[in-house]
Amino acid sequence: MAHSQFVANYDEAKVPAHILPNILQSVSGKKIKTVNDWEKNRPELLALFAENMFGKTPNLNLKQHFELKKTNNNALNGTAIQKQVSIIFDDYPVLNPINILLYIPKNVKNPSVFFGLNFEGNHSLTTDNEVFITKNWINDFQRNPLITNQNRATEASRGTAIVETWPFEKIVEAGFAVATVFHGDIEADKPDGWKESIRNFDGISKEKLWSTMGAWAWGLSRIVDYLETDKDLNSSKFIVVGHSRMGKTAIWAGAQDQRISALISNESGEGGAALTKREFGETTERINNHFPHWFTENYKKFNKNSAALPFDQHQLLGLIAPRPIYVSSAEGDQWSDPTGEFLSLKFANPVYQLYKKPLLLENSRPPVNQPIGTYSRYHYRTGKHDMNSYDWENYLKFAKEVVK
Ligand code: GTR
Repeated sequence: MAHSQFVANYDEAKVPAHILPNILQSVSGKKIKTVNDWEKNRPELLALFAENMFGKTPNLNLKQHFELKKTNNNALNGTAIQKQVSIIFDDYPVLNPINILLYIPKNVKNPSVFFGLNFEGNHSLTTDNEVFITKNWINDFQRNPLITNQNRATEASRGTAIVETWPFEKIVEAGFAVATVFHGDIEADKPDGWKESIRNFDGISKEKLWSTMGAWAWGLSRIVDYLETDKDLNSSKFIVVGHSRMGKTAIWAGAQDQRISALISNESGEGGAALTKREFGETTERINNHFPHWFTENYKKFNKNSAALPFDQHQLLGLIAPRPIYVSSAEGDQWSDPTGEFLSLKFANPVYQLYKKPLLLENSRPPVNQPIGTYSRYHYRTGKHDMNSYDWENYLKFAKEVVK
């Protein structure tokens, strides 16, 4: 039965009946009873998501080196070391470097690091004049149209995205490092973005084989490559955090790259934490029509038929196990289907149970502003689609309590 509609459904009573794949059944149809069974199934499940949704990430093993472009030993009122590091791809000098903005608290040895992609450039997150302005193509979704010029950031855009999305001071104050990269360093968020991204330079696969989300997730793994080498972060934990489209990306990166120690999905919605077959809010058809480059071509086959998808997003979250996981939703963001995000986490829990990790005990979405869970955590806060100080307060608490 074709469930998908182009028009979003916001009525719980109109969510059509749907059957979710059993997370404890392997891709080849066997019952999963042990950690070993699950781990044997891991590559097959990843391949299923690659084939039908994100595209296959080629194993590139590119030659790369890291260039420390700038250091400030007295950043954030003397509390942090700030580094700007570029990841340079030696085999493909035409490829844009990935430019990391990193803050490390001075008073903590081997701090864990929150890392993730940002929407509007590293320079948009601070008023610090020393932070480089991205030269790469940028979406014009800024609040003030004058701050980009033909899709390039201008000096006027410095500090314009300091909402509460990446509160460097707060994170450092809590004893964590934080690293962020402009997603457009990896691939521009537009249908022909692949032409200037890794997807056009890898020599193996063309744009159709993987996707923008795939490329962004690949970029997150390159950031981990660097973080692993930074002596100030020796034996640190790497907590990937992503909001919305960057949340979808973070989940795919976390599922594939087990060096990532924990995942925070902030309102990642359709194609992220939310269950796809649960037809509430954004639909597969809508996301594929609006963002034809985000997922692989194959994913469009499910535009009017999410019921035919051979998986659902709880299985993607299951691939994060046994690592700590936080999923959050917002009341003002029904588009992302908060209940679907909660249920997806809940239905990923049997995998955590195999690993004997603490489970999410609640069976239904909690009221607003009441985080639940420990190791698998969830909150539904008041307010709009954003990553704000309430979210960060809870993420910092989570990291302190379970990401050790
Ligand atoms: C919306 C899209 C969502 C979400 C969001 C965002 O337009 O429909 O899936 O990704 O953008 O990234 O802010």
